[in-house]
Amino acid sequence: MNTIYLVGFMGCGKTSVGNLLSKQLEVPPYDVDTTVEKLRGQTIKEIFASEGEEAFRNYESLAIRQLPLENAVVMTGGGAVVREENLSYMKSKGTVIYLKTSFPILWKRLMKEEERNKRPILLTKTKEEVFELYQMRNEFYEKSDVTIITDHLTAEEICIRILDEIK
Ligand code: SKM
Repeated sequence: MNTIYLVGFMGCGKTSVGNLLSKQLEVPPYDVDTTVEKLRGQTIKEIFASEGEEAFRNYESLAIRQLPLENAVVMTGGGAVVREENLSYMKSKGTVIYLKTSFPILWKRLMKEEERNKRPILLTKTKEEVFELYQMRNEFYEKSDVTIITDHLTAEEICIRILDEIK
């Protein structure tokens, strides 16, 4: 099977869905943020603080290209598709699935302290600014091969829909 790439805004459930899906498909999960952290020996927060967002985006693009093209589930970072070349790369190599979650649900999840700390973008933006980012990114996410509306679905139910789409 070609690699499945999960995309979507922070908090949409890429990690939990990706981990579950990889178990069901019996293939390894790869998290792009974690791959960047391993590559650089720094946390995302440290990379943002020391080198800034552009440098992080370069590492992120590199990490996406280092991951397997077959028999894998890849969870991308929330901003990975903003570079159009990343989206077209993933679409050319595998199946890109957008986990679409409405903003109020995302915001509620993202306001938890541990989430804010993991995601430096949230520390510098107001709710209105994050909503603008969400709307802007939605245009990119919508270019995915498949969109799953995840509101009110469990990770298990989302996986069932994904498996149905890719069979
Ligand atoms: O990739 C990380 C990083 O914190 C940036 C980000 C974003 O821009 O939405 C999401 C996270 O997954």
